[in-house]
Amino acid sequence: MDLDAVTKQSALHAKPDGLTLQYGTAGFRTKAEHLDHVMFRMGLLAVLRSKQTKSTIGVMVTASHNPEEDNGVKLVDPLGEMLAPSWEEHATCLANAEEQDLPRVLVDIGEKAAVNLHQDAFVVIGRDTRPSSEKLSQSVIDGVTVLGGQFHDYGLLTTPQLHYMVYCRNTSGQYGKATIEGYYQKLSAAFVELTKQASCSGDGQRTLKVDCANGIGALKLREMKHYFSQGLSVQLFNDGTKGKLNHLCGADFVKSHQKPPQGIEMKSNERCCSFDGDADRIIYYYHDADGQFHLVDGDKIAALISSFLKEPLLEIGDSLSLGVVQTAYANGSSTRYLEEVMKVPVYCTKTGVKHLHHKAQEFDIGVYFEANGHGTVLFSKAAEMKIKQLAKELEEDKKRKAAKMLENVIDLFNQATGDAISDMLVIEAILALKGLTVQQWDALYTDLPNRQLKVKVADRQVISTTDAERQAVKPPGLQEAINELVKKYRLSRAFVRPSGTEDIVRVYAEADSQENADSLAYEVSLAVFQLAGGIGERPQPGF
Ligand code: NG1
Ligand code: ZN
Repeated sequence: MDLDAVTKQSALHAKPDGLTLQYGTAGFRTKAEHLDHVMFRMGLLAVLRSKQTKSTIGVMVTASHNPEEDNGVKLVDPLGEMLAPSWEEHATCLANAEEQDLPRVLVDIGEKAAVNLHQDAFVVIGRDTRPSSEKLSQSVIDGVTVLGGQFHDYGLLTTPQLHYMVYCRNTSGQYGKATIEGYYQKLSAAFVELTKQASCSGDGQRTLKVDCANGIGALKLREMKHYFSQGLSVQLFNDGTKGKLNHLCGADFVKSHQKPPQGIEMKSNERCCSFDGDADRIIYYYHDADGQFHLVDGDKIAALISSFLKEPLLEIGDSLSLGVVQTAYANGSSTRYLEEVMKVPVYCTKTGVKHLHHKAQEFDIGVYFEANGHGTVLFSKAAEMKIKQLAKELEEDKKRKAAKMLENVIDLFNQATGDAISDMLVIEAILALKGLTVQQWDALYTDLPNRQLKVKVADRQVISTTDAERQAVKPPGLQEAINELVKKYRLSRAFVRPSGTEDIVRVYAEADSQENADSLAYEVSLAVFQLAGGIGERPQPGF
């Protein structure tokens, strides 16, 4: 390592004094103006990680659903996964090192992680459409270059597309071609194949309205839609030509406000969906004939997909294990439906897709979705091989068809990470194959009314949790207070946890009516405010 060169370059990306950040559930995220040094240093770190794993590493510049003024960065590990936990710690140390300590910290990481510095390094970079992203990704490149790493800058990409590129490159193109056309071709070919079998499903050309959150999803979907135009026509809204990124639109807005985004015309019973700012989340919704808004969230996506998968799996007669992974935010009705009606095992992990992804890898077929619409379906290598073999070998027509269908499903799901575009195509294919309307899908089960709130506290780390974040162990008395409040309502549940992406505590409550869910959420917020060092205005009732 040429540490003199690092020191010189780093001075051009100097860290503001006293600023400390943490590599959280989604990498580093904060106001864009505080991130230049972090980007440079993540370029350095990506080179070390690439040398250590002897693989291509990804760096994505995005702050997903956060406001346009924010930005963020995360590293993508060799098989498209989130960065390994020990490297998250290295990332935090490196980002927070004062200028003069930077060379020492860098050498330290190299030693601790046993990095062979003579190994070549290759880094791929992608960014979202934020005004700050271009310059920040240049800072990443500066970091990569000063350590002698090679790189390819993909420019504008959705987050899942960057994961896909990393995965393709580290599997020598076996997963697909590491180009944007490669991505479009792989997914749309699988979609077209899959929907071919839906010949009898009614309304011919299907139409879907997509709210793109004024983000990267609009650009990419516009490029891609010609590839699958025969099976599905998508109409883009909030495509970034006028509105501000994630402002009053996008999946996070729709999910947390439980109302439609601005800038989309919804007729009754029309199927609509929203992406988030980097197109890794998707949420569906519609207005019924009485004008009432219905949200069809990540839990219902998981329910649709698992009930769809059960049939062909049964047909091929091979005992592949199927499991669903959720977080504490999953609606209680969805968990009950999956366990009691669908009879599939359901597991709960901590928030953050890396936890879900990890758990899902324990099954032959692991369906994982966060309620907010972030998720995918993972097929183990063994399951994939088995299915591909059956698709070739099975004699009986019906069985072979089922195996072929599963084969297309494997190709259509982004195996590297949750992907709004890929999930959208899977969902549209399933609805077409099953001849289902969005209302029929929604009717699989009825969500329990719920409410999510945020509370500001001086230090959110005073709250610690256990049992996949469903129980608070600190501060003392908080869990007892929550238990007492929950007892007041029917079908109720509540939990609190410090956010990993914002400086707040999140409160979640559900109950038998919206009014009760709202009251419970408010009362729990107040308990957090009082027992966990609330700051600013006390929580108020009403929304
Ligand atoms: P935090 O801020 O830790 O709650 C949020 C989402 C996560 C995940 C991350 C990363 C909720 C309640 N939380 O995390 O599910 O998507 O952002 O983007 O939706
Ligand atoms: Zn996102």
